[in-house]
Amino acid sequence: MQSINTEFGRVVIISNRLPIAIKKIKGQLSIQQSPGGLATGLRHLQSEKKVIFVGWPGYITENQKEQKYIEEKLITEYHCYPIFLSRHEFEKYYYGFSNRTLWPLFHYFTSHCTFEESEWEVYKQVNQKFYRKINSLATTQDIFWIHDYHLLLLPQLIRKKYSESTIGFFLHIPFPSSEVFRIFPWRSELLEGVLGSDLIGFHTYEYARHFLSSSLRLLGYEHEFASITIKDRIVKVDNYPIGIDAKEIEDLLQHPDTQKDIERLKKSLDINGKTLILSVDRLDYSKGIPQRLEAYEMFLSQNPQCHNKIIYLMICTPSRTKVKDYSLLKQEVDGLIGKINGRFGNPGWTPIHYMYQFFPFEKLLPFYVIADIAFITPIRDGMNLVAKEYVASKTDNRGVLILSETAGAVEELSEALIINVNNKKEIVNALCEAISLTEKEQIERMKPLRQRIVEYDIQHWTQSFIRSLIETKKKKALHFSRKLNPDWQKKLLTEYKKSQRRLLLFDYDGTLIPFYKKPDKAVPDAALKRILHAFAENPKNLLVIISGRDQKTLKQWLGDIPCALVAEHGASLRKSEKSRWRSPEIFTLKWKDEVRPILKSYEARVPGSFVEEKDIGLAWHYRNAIPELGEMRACQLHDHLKEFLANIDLQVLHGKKVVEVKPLAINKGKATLEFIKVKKWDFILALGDDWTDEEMFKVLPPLAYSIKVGFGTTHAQLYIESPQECRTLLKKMLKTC
Ligand code: ADQ
Repeated sequence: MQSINTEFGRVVIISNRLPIAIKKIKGQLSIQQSPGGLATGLRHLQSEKKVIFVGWPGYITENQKEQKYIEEKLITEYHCYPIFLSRHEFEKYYYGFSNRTLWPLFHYFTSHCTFEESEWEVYKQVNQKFYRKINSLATTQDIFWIHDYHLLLLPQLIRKKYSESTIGFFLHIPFPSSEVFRIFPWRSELLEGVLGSDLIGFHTYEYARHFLSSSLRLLGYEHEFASITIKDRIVKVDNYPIGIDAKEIEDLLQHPDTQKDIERLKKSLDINGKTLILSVDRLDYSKGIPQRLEAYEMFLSQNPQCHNKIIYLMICTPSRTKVKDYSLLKQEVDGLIGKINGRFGNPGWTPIHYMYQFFPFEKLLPFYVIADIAFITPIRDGMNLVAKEYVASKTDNRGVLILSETAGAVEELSEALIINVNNKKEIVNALCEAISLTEKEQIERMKPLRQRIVEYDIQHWTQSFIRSLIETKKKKALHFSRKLNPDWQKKLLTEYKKSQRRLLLFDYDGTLIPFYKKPDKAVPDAALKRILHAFAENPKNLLVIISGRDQKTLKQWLGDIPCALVAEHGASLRKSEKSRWRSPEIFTLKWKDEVRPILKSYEARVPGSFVEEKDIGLAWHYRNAIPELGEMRACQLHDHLKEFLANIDLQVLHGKKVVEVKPLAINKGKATLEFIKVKKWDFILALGDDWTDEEMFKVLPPLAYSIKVGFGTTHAQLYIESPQECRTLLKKMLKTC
């Protein structure tokens, strides 16, 4: 991999937990590094960049002296900056809001969700507390990488203070469909919070898609190529499936201690000739443990020939034990295991070996190595690292992975036996198939899985995320350099002032006036009329309003202004207030009778959309439709019309929330040229916001100023943010002369 860009400074990793473990043993504090995936993945990065960690140290103390001692030690020895939480904060923010609201909501367990205003308040306060810490140690060069659902508000808090900072966010759990997310009472604040980032990463394409859809549906943010433009910022949304440290697993496997553990385990389990099935999970309702046990029970009852010949080893780590749903789950799981062992067990055989405990990774690895089948059946799982760890441990390519289709890991592990966790029959069949697979068949499945896991490891993940973050930031900087900043503005105003022959080409909707839900509401207000009059009445100016609107509307709204008007992108125009309207070309309109029914059929299928009858064109507007439906149908209509009109002299334009059909010979570029040729201009300014204005920008001579209203790809030289900003510019121009 190439080295990370040197213009940027430290990488600041911010997460709920620091990668350290603190314990108090007999009054003495013991601090140890806990090697999590992320800390490992950053090891490679650490050789190029300084990496620091900010988060909760996993230890609650109100004792100031103790806090100070821990802080000094963590900073100097571990590059960790601790944030101390009170018991109250921890209860409400962590156990409460994070694990009883966000966790179940994001995993589609809406019936487990609580929506407590007081917990939301503490969640906000803790995010503020994290922000204050960042504020005390940040520099403008730092790259911030924020992790997970505990800190969804933090990106925006940092952005507000440091508008130019580089902020990445990664969500380790699923992002649900917008239909589920919308039930959350504080949905807008949460989305705006994350959208403070430059790059938002998810494990899978599906989660990224859900996030984009929620941002569109609930906040109205459009996206293009998975990027959202918010004022002058680009927020990129993409998927970065987390990897594991496959190299470390390989090294551990070489270690004599691991080999000894493997042999010891084989002996103690007495697995000679038996098939070993393994599952490893945190005890969490999202992991589908009861469903798995029920399916296993069904398997045992249908396959008595397998009794005594298989061992199911079930390892569960205690998790969130203070949350009621978790203690209830524990009872349920204990009960099911007791029931199955009681029903099928005999003095020489226990159908389920259950271990409810945490193992250090090197002690967990031998279980993976000896297991013939990994039985992983989450109901929902952001990724599921256990599946990847199992595959990585299979250096001889033997073994079978059974995996739920609802685990994020499935996108990369398609050679596994994939099951629907709610379909017991399917799980039973998968177990039967897994047991009967020949060695050759196992290798055929496992080999490609392992290759992928080794190649796309944790280091690949950290590097690609940080690299994309930097690229997004640079892209933004490139766009930003084209903003009409004070220097550009000064230049423009000076040139405008000293020029004698000025051509001013202004688009109307979205440029001089904001968009309205109904196009006929976009009537020019008195202030705008005054501005346009002032420009038009200056004898040094030729003002041209160049619009997609029809002649009638332009006459009615702007007819009294002594300026030139261009209707329907140039289909008809008047060169001055006194001159008559004319059409540069003669058009036949017979085609309308054939095209109108097509547009009408889309009007009927997309509630909120409507057809506009123009003098020489037809337009289908979908601004008020459900955004995704509108966009999808617009693309369909565009393709439909293109095919239909293949040999006819008509063009289909897909503008902002509108699909328009008009004669081929018409575009704003042609209309613009009509005015450019009138005289030798010494100042030209073109303003526009839409795709159709690009035709105008394209034909301008080099001396012209071209300004796009809104951020995005354009032929214009500069951009401004909004019609309001456009008006401010126009007022300043009028003031200069
Ligand atoms: P988790 O929900 O914790 O992580 P998972 O991805 O399976 O789920 O990771 C669990 C980790 O804990 C694995 O590395 C595993 O080795 C370890 N582990 C599990 N049981 C253990 C035991 N008894 N003893 C010791 N170690 C044990 C969240 C999301 C996941 C996402 C990860 C990473 O919920 O979907 O994959 O973050 O982004």
